[in-house]
Amino acid sequence: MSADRRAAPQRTADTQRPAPQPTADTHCPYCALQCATRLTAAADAVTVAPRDFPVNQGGLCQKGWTAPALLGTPDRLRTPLVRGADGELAPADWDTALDLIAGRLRALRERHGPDSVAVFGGGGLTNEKAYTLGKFARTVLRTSQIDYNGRFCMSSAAAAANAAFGLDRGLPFPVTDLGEADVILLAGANPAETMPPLMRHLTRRAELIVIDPRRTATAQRAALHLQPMPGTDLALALGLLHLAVVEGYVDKPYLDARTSGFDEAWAQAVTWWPERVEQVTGVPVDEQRTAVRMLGEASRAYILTGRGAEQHSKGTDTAAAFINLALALGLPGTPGSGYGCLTGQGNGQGGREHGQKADQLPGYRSITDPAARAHLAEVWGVTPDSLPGPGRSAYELLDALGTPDGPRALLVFGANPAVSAPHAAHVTRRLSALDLLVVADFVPSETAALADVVLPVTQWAEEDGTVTNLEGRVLRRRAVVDAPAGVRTDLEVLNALAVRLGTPAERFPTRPREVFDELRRASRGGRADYSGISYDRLEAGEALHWPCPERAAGQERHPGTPRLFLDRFAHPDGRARFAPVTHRAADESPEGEFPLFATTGRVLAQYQSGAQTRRVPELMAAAPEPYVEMHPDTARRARLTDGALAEVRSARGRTLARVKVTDTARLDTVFLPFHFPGAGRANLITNPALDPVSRMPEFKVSAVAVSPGTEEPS
Ligand SMILES: Nc1nc2c(c(=O)[nH]1)N[C@H]1C(S)=C(S)[C@@H](COP(=O)(O)OP(=O)(O)OC[C@H]3O[C@@H](n4cnc5c(=O)[nH]c(N)nc54)[C@H](O)[C@@H]3O)O[C@H]1N2
Ligand SMILES: Nc1nc2c(c(=O)[nH]1)N[C@H]1C(S)=C(S)[C@@H](COP(=O)(O)OP(=O)(O)OC[C@H]3O[C@@H](n4cnc5c(=O)[nH]c(N)nc54)[C@H](O)[C@@H]3O)O[C@H]1N2
Ligand code: SF4
Ligand SMILES: [Mo]
Repeated sequence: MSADRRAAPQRTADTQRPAPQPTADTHCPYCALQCATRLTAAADAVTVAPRDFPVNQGGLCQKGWTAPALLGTPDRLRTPLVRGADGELAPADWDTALDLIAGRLRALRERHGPDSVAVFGGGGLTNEKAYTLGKFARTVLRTSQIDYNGRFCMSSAAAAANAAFGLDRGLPFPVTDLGEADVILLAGANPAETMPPLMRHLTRRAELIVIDPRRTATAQRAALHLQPMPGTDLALALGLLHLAVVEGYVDKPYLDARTSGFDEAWAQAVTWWPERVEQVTGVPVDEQRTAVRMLGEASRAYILTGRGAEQHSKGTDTAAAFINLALALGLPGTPGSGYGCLTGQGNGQGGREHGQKADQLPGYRSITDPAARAHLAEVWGVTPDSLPGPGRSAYELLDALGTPDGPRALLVFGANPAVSAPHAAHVTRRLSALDLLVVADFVPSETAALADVVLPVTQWAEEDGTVTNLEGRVLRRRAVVDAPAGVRTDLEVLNALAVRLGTPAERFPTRPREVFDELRRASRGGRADYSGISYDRLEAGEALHWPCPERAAGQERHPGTPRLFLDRFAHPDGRARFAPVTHRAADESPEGEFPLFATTGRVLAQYQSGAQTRRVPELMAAAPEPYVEMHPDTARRARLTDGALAEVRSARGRTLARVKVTDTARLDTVFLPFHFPGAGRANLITNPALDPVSRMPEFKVSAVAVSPGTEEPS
C-alpha cells in the first residue's frame, strides 16, 4: 500500500521533533493487537510490510495493510480552525487559536470553578499522551472532570479483573500461549473480524467454543457455537459453573490453595440449573453440557471475554461470572491456562493505566488513595491537596455538558463521541450546548465538526511514542515521515496550553522519551509499574511486559512479567476472589412497540467511529454503508427485503441502514455496526443504561422495531 507524500516538511525552531528515519519498525495505528510493521518512506509514497513478531507472525489485516493511506488523506487537518461570528470554522494561526482557548478556559474557571472545564481522552493515545493529558487535567486545569472512551470499552472487564485478581492486565499471559491450548472459550468476541491475526493462535491447536447471538466469522470456525439471546451471558456463565460443579470438574486443591469466596458464589449459581438456563438464554442443555465437558476435560484451557459479554448494564457481573467459571476449573495463574479479556484499542491497555480515567492516577493507582496522591504530587511538584478527586464517568460527563451543574468547556483528544457514545443524538446536543468545545484530531471527525476550535495534530507514523498491547507488552511506535507543516503533536499542544495557563514549560516536556522517563517515576510502586522499562531497553528489542520495576531480586534489571499470577494473585492474601453474582435482565426487553433486540458491534474493514477508516478507499469499498443484519423471516414480517433501506427505531430515536438478510441470525435479534456517521449512526438507538460498578453503557442490548426506511443514510 502506498500514499502520496505531502509537501516538504518545515522544521521550525520551536519543534523538538527528531528527523524521522526513512525506514522505521513500528506498529499498526489501530487495534490492541498492535501488529508489527515496517514502514518505508520513498520520495512519493509510504509503504507498509508486516514484520515477524509474536502476535502477528508476519500477518496483517486489511486495515493494517491500507493504513498508509491515512497519511495522505486529502482532508487532513493542516491548520487550526476557529468558529467565527458567522458560525463557520475558519483557518487561524496557532497563537490565535491557543490564546483564545486559554483565555476562555481561564474566564470559565474564574467564574465557575475548575470543574467547569472537562477533558475527554482516548485509548488510541500513546502512553506518553495519555499520561500528559491526565497530568494536564489534574495539575493545570485542576479539574476532576476527565474520562475517556476506554470507559465504553474496557471498564467492565477491568472492574471484574481488579476485584478477582487484584490487578487488571487484559491478557495476563503472552498471546502466543493461546497457541498451546486445547480448548478456548470466547464469550462475546469476534476476533476473525476484530483481530484477524489472533486467529492463528486461537486455532493453532485449540477447539473453540464461541458464545455469540450471531453466527459470526469466528463462530463459523468454532467446534461449538452457543447462540444465546443478547444480554443473557450472565445466566449462561452461572449455568456453566453449575454444571462444572455437578459434573465434577471443579479443581478442589486449586480452590483451597489459591482462591476464596467459592461458597458464596456457588450459593448463587446453585439455582441456575441447566433447564432454567436454557429457558433464559435459549442455549440448549446438551450444548451447555458439551461446553463444560470440553473445558473440564482439556488439559490447557482459556476463557476469554470480549465486548459482547461486557458492554451491558451488568457487564462487570458478567465478566465476574466467567472469571468464577475459570477459577472453579483452576485456570487463572496456571501455566498453559487462564482467563483474559481482549482489550480493544491500540493503546487500550496503557490508556487505562496512566491517569485519564476519572478515578485513576498513573501506575493504575486510585485517585482516592492518600499514598497515591502523595506520590503523584511529588512527581508533579504540586501539593496533594491541590489534586482533584474522582469525577464523572464518560457517559455521565457527556450527559452533564452544558447543564447548570456540568462542565461548560470540553477538550477532546483521541475520541469521536458524536458517533461512538450511546444515545448519540442526545450527546450531540450536549456537545452543542457547551460554551467551548475544543477537539484535537488529524481528520475532521464528526465531533470536530461541532467544535469551536479544532487543533490539527500529528498521527502515528509522524511521531514517536510507546503503546502497551493487549498482553501488557510495551512497544515502540516510530516516526517515518514528517508531519505536514502547521501540524503539532498532542504533547506540543498540551505544553503550549499549560504555558498559557501559567505552568512553566519544563513541567510539560514535548519529547516522548522525556515524558516516558517521567511516566516511569510516576508509575513506580504502582500496580502498573513501568519504572524498569526504558526507551533504550525497547530499542534493544527487549520484550517487556509490565509490571517491570527497576530491579528484580538477584538481578541487575527486572525482566518484566510476561505471565502474571503464577505464584500468587495480587490481593494481599495472594488469593483470587470469587464474586457472588447472579443474573438480572437487561435494562430493556423487547415488547410492545419495540419487539426485537438490537445489538451492535464491528466489521472487519471499519474501525470504531470510522473517522480514520472511512477515509481509506479500499476499506470504504469493502464496507461502504450502515447495514442491519437480520433473519429473512424477521425482514419479511417488517415488509423488508435484502438490500432495502430500513429504519430501526428504539425509545431513543431512529437510524437508517441497508438490510442484510442472514439465515443464521436469531429471529429476535438484529445487528448494526456502529462505524457510520449522520443518520446512519447505530448509536442513535443505543441505550445509555450504565453498569453500576464500571459505568459501562449497554451498547449490546436495545429494544427496537424495524420498518421500511424513507431517506438515504447520510
Ligand atoms: N475491524 C475492527 N476491529 C476492531 C475494532 C473495530 O472497530 N473494527 N475495534 C477494536 C476495539 S476498540 C475493540 S473494543 C475490539 C472489540 O472486539 P469484539 O469484542 O470482538 O467486537 P464486537 O463486534 O463489538 O463484539 C463481539 C461480538 O459480540 C456479539 N454480541 C452482541 N451482543 C452480545 C451478547 O449479548 N452476548 C454475547 N456473548 N455476544 C454478543 C456480537 O454479535 C459480536 O460478534 O475490536 C478491536 N478491533
Ligand atoms: N454502538 C456501539 N458503540 C460503541 C461500541 C460498540 O460496540 N457499539 N464500542 C465502544 C468502544 S469498545 C470504543 S473503544 C469506542 C471508540 O470510540 P471513538 O472514541 O469514537 O473511537 P475512534 O473512532 O477510534 O476515535 C478516535 C478519534 O481520535 C482521533 N485520533 C486517533 N489518534 C489520535 C491521537 O493520537 N491524537 C488525537 N488528538 N486524536 C487521535 C481519530 O482520528 C478519531 O477521530 O466506541 C464505543 N462505541
Ligand atoms: S489486527 Fe489490529 S493491529 Fe493488526 S493489522 Fe489489523 S487493525 Fe492493525
Ligand atoms: Mo474498544
